[in-house]
Amino acid sequence: MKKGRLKYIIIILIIVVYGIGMYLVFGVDESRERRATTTLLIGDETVLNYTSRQWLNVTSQELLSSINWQDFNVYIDNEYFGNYLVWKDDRWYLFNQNREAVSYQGNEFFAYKAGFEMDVLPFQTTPITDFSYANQVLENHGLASNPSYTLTEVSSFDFDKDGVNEDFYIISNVFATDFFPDKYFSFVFMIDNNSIYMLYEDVDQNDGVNGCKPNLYTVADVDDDHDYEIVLMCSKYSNQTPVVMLYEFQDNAFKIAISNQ
Ligand SMILES: [Ca+2]
Ligand SMILES: [Ca+2]
Repeated sequence: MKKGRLKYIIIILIIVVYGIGMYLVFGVDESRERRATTTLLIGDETVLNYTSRQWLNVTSQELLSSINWQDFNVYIDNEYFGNYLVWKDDRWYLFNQNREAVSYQGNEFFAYKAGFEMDVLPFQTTPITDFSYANQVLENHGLASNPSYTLTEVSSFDFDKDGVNEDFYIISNVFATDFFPDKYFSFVFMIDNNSIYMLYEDVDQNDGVNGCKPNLYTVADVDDDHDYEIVLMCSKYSNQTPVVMLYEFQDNAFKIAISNQ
């Protein structure tokens, strides 16, 4: 082999090895995220699609119909239920591979179809016993401490994967029946290292049926970049479509990546 040619081959090899090395160091997570495509079914009303790092709130009947008879990984009340064919009518109906109907109980329906195995984090919700952070948030918004509530919940899980749980608080006084506050409020916030990170805050004059009741719906790495996202559902009065918001945590704050409204 001629010396000149060997030199070229060595240079090309060095470039290739360098390129692979740089990709492994910097590019894997980014390219995983870029490659990730998924469709999420959230409750009976909301379908979100993620492709080429873009979220779409799917509302076209044609696209929605195309989901029928596709197989999805289904979670009910935050627990894995199985892989089923889905079919939409007034709600999502489930079928096994022989197209036999499979019934399910529970309120919170979440399903995904993706080119990757999604990390969905199960979590428990308990009533709040320590109201110090709740009072701090109320005072920050000019509201009185220790009000009457219609909702006080906390969920604890390791959102940032540092081995220590963060606490997610939900407090609200909307849709009260046995008291009538001048102002309604709903807050969802995370406590990490004694700091408050707000996801959802809504305060306004109360007419008894306005505002919405938030609910921590799903915690999952929906774009396969190793960081969790959070799905929040906010139920309105009566049978209006609930608001669904998908949050990502970026630059030390929660941001809505996509909403259904
Ligand atoms: Ca943590
Ligand atoms: Ca993610």
